[in-house]
Amino acid sequence: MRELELTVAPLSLRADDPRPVSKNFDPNAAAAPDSGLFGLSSKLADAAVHVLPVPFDATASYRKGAWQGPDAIYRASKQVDLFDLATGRPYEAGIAMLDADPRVVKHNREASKLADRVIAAGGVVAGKRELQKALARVNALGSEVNELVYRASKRVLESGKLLALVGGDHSTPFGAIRAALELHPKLGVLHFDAHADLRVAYEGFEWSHASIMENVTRRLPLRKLVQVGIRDFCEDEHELIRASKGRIVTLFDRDWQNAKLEGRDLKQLVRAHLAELPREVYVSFDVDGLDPTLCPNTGTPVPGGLNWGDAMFWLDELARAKKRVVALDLNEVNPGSAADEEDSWDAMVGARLLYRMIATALATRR
Ligand SMILES: [Mn+2]
Repeated sequence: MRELELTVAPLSLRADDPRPVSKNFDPNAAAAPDSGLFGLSSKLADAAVHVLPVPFDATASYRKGAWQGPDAIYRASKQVDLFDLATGRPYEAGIAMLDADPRVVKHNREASKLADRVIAAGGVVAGKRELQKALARVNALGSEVNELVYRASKRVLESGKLLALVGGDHSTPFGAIRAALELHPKLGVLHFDAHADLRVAYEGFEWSHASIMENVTRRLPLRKLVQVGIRDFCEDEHELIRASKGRIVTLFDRDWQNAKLEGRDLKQLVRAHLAELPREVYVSFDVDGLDPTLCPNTGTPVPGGLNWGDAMFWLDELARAKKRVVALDLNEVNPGSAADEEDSWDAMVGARLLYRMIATALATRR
């Protein structure tokens, strides 16, 4: 613990989030200008939920911008209504956002520049010394980010709080999943995504957003990965799922859409899929698991996916499933060209999804 304190930047309150939960706080009013995430004034020490921003998207292969996700979600979060029909008053537990680690910001800048050159060459670096060096450096910076996220996540989890990581691209939660697994070795991962994310070092990047679950299942002792929304994957990934003998259980989007069109019992389908998970659950939500009309600027959008009602249905069933969510992440929210304004549709959806994920997780911990 002492060593962590020495190596991890202090997790201070955001400058614009200065006040404790006040008895005068009105959850029905508009967010005060000096309020924090979701218009709350929760102090980190009192908040049951710590939101960890990881503004890193160096290996984004198609459209960059997810590194701006945490800030955009923070701004849009002030528009989220706090009362929740399904779970009541999740805000009462206190939700506070940590500061982004300045080292992550710095690493993102350096790695993105180098990665762009590798991506421009299609990831083919053989015989090209400069590109090989660039690739090695991107991989090293990715490892460092993983380590920073791991240490920050472990601190939050060890204090008994709910960890909610906000990316960044989908490479960002590796350290969080590692920390959660160390403290809860039996946990399973519930993974919403358009992509299977089981590619081996996509474009040569060891820590690619497209490889997160390959890294998790190969490097970590995870027993169960349960996937939802999957509709973009290569044959190798499909084979990896098949050969996993039930360690990876995937509900392909095709089967979900067909079940809807055929009028099958969706509640039964959702419950059976969630029943594959052990009691303790880590939820990893790539926003592109949703229909792209809900995340038009995300890095690698794919037609199809869960509509808003579908996603809420899954979360409501998760809340009822007698599970315990120990940590969660939301990633790949890209505000697009609206990054500097307050009206990013992607961020509005992201902020609402984050709130509903947190509400669901808190409901499983009561
Ligand atoms: Mn993903």
